[in-house]
Amino acid sequence: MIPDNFIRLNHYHEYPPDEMLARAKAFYADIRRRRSVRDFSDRPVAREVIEYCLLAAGTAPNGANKQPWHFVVVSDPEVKRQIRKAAEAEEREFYERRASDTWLADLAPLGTDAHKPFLEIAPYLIVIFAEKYQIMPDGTQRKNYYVPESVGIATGLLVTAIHHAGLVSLTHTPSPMKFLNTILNRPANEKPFLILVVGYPAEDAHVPNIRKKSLDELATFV
Ligand code: IYR
Repeated sequence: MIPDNFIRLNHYHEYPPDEMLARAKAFYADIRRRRSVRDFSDRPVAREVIEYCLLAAGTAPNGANKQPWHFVVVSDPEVKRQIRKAAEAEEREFYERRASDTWLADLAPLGTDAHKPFLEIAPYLIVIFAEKYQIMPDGTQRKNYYVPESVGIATGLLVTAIHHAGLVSLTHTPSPMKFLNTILNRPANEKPFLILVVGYPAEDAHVPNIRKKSLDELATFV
């Protein structure tokens, strides 16, 4: 007996094996072009594109379908300015005091520092919040499940959707990020997860020359 809250798997599509392989290769060829970009253009991007990317992110598998995420899309220049100011203050702390020498040495090839102009230049900052628990109508709290895993997967889909749309992004994690609750007026059950900076790359955008692990390095088949 099929429970009556179940529906038929309607949208699954099986491809013949050769087409399956061609699709897997084509997707890899496309996604391997994705780079984290720090040099953004201020060219505007249609809000509807961002809306569809967010809908794609919201399809992510997640714990008990609680969908423990909330996305705040910032385009208001004054709000971006406040975020930049607070983020740069935390980053100065990080680069000047908090970061270990090893951490700074690991970051050196990326050429990052406490200066984050992209937080004001890029047309959108998508601030991703993880909903640690739900607040029930009677005020009691209910913990969500596998929150970092769920929000991490949704963020991965968002990064992929943005690339697929022809835009670039940067995952930015000033630490700590509590200031985002204050600036964006988000409740205490939501924990900032990361800021996704989204837009067109600057015309002369540069990225570090880094390599990704080979299949042998990244996977083991048993
Ligand atoms: N949040 C800092 C430092 C930083 C940390 C890691 I790990 C990176 O991969 C990149 C940067 C910054 O954004 O500069």
